[in-house]
Amino acid sequence: MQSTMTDMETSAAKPLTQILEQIAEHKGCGTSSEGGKASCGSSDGPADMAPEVWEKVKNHPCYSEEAHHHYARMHVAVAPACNIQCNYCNRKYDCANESRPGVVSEKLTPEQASKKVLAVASAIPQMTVLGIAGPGDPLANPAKTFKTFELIAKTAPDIKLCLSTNGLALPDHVDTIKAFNVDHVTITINMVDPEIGQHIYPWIYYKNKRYTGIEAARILTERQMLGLEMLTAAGVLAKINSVMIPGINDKHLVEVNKAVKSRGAFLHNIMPLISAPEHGTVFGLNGQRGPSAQELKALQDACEGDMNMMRHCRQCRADAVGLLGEDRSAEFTTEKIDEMSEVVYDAESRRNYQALVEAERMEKVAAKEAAMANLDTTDIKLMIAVATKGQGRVNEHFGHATEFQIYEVGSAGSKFVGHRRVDLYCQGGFGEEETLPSVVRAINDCHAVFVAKIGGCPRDELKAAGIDPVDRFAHEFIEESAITYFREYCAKVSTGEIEHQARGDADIRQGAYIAAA
Ligand code: CLF
Ligand code: SF4
Repeated sequence: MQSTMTDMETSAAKPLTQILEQIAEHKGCGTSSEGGKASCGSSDGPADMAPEVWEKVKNHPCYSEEAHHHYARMHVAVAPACNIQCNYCNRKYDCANESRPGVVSEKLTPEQASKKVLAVASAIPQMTVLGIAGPGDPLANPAKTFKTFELIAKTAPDIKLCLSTNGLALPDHVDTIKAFNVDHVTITINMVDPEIGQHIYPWIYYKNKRYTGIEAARILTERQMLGLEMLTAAGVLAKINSVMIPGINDKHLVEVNKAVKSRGAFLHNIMPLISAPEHGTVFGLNGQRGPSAQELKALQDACEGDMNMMRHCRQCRADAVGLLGEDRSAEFTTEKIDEMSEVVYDAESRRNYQALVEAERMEKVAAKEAAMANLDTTDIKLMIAVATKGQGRVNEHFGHATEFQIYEVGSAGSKFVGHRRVDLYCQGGFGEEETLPSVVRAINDCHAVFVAKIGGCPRDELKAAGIDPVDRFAHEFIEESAITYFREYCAKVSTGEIEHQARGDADIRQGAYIAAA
């Protein structure tokens, strides 16, 4: 690939090398206490990063894993057009860069979007970020995108602005992005090798011309790298999204990780390909599979050197509203917003509410630190699935969970490593027996599942599968509970009461903890 450094250094106010040195010094948001190894922004606090970086990420649910338990984001679908074609996208559906394929979004004008933001901000005071992520590419629709930002900056200046782009048009807009105080930009980068890119992108539309094949991929990757370098030089936090496509770019994403890290990317989010024939995408129709949860985790682990890896992405819709993992968009349809006469933006109520959120967050961090005290060193690692509605607590019933959050716990502490979507087990007060095996399979690699409540039938099924159903931490903080459980587990292993078994493979887990306990 051609270097874009020269272009960059002539256009930037500050030499790029100097900016990169500063980033290396602070390692973005995520130097953890684990021997300087970076994590996914996770529980890092103000002591772990430069104050100006902490200000930008502390309540951004995507840039901080810790914040995602407490703060919400919303997307407004003001950007319908796109300037490239990805083989995992069908234009009928929301942009797969930042959304799962689903029903077509309501398209909004900037004015409608602005009113919707105020309505959501009033109803959900912990909504701190407004993102534009499609359904096409925000920078292929620059007038609508920046008009929306302008309106929101005037009426709700405390809301952080965020956008997600395929990067083709990014170098043309970095100055405007900076001028609008957009502090967070996501670029979807799936390759840095046009040979690989040609299998992902059939065409791009650039400078009034359509390009295909290797040439299209070459232009795209050069523009993406240049855009990333320019964002870094401008002091805008850049997150990289990559779609993991087994057999096409899965191994190559390690190279992508190195390329974006060296250009100052703040966070790397490797997401699984979503491809189903009914979505009508090229990959879906060709039978291209997505990765398993284990394959995804192995790649994320391989890339987690000094780079912050995001593992809590929910591949949101382009009109998503709420905490990551919940969807409240149906409460804020255009019809409902239009019926509202005037939306009053109460900044003070929002501030007061967020102060309460911060107090609880600090309580949670202190509880985790206390639980960590005097933890013995051991090689044992446990995987724990958690049913939660948010606030970092074990506060969801097993049967009501539509996803489980997965934590890895060891003597270095607990770490969020992903989530597993499941079908709802409890249907109108009754357990859906046919659903239960798929729920159990989804958390098959876990030693235990923490829930607020659980019925007899799923409890028995989980035990039979070697997963310990635990409801004694109901409404407690997740990480404090996970560390407590880990400590007790290790104590039982050391006295010989139980024998520890690693659970990478579901077949070896039968009864390891349950039977002996
Ligand atoms: Fe939206 Fe994206 Fe901004 Fe977040 S989402 S534009 S950075 S505010 Fe977040 Fe959703 Fe994953 Fe995107 S969980 S798909 S990473
Ligand atoms: Fe679809 Fe987004 Fe790719 Fe455009 S950039 S083709 S909207 S996934």
